Amino acid sequence: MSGGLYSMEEKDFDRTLDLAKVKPYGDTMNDGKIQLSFTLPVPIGAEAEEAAKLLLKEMGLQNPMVVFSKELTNGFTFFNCYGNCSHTVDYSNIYVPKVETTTWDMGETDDFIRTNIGRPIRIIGASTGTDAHTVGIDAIMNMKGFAGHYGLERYDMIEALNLGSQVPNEEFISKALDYKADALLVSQTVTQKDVHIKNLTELVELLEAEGLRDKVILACGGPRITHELAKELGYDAGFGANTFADDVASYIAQELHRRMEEGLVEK
Ligand code: B12
Repeated sequence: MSGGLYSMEEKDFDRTLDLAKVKPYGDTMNDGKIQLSFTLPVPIGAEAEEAAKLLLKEMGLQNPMVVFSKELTNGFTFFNCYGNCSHTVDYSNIYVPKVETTTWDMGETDDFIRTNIGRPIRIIGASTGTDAHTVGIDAIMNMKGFAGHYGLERYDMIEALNLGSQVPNEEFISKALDYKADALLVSQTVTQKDVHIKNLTELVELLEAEGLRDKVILACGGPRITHELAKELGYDAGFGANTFADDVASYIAQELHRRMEEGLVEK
């Protein structure tokens, strides 16, 4: 056994769990059971089911089963399938880069800013480029927030400006300058054909070209954004699904304070 996730009592519940060789669980430990669904561009029928099963075998699934199939339209068949995964992963050796700051609630963050920064932090945000999705950035910024967590507009010590969606990068930068923003928040939801990568990269390049990149905290977020991807693209931080304003506000407050203490930005 490895890893520190479970108490001894819980480990005893099933002695065959090995966190260095984890595989999917369905009914009993290590049975490898997986359900997956996909569409093949072939007409519904016995040959289509056989094709789906062959594909499952290619994916390393034993006992492949098609439990549901439906013609989507002429020449296309949708499948629900089961199989037993033969692969394992070493969970005990996984490292995922994440934003490392401590998440506080709104009151704690406000207190920290009041005491340590001494003025409101100015944050501007938008869903940029062609992206029309506003719900994510609204969840973070709008007063009412999301799932019981108030948004940045509600904080006493944060001034927040939400520009909405489809904001071109040039306009975003110019509004950020007018607003004297300490932090820029970018939301990207559509990832088809990696449009988010191109758009996020363009923003970094424009900021660099104008000598502004190091002067602001730059963070992005969205359902398919990770901290790792954000760092790769030149952002300070990236936030994925189930992020709340608490996470973002705490991060920005602590990061701005760090930069001020290290003389990287003016107080
Ligand atoms: C609502 C919706 C729409 C609405 C958007 C309305 C609006 N005002 O936002 C409308 C109908 C306009 C729409 C349009 C389109 N949509 Co749409 N849409 C959705 C849907 C159903 C929900 C998205 C949503 O609101 N989620 C709820 C929010 C709260 O979650 P979130 O965005 O993940 O945000 C959280 C985190 O990610 C994070 N976060 C997000 N942004 C940020 C930013 C920062 C700085 C931080 C810190 C955190 C953060 O915090 C949030 C709270 O936890 C999804 C499917 C789904 N169920 O997810 C498809 C979906 C996103 N849409 C999709 C597509 C393809 C489109 C269209 C391209 C369709 C089309 N062909 O026209 C167009 C987009 C046009 C365009 N130019 O952008 C795809 C995207 C696929 C992909 N991988 O690219 C999805 C996944 C549907 C699908 N399964 O195909 N859509």
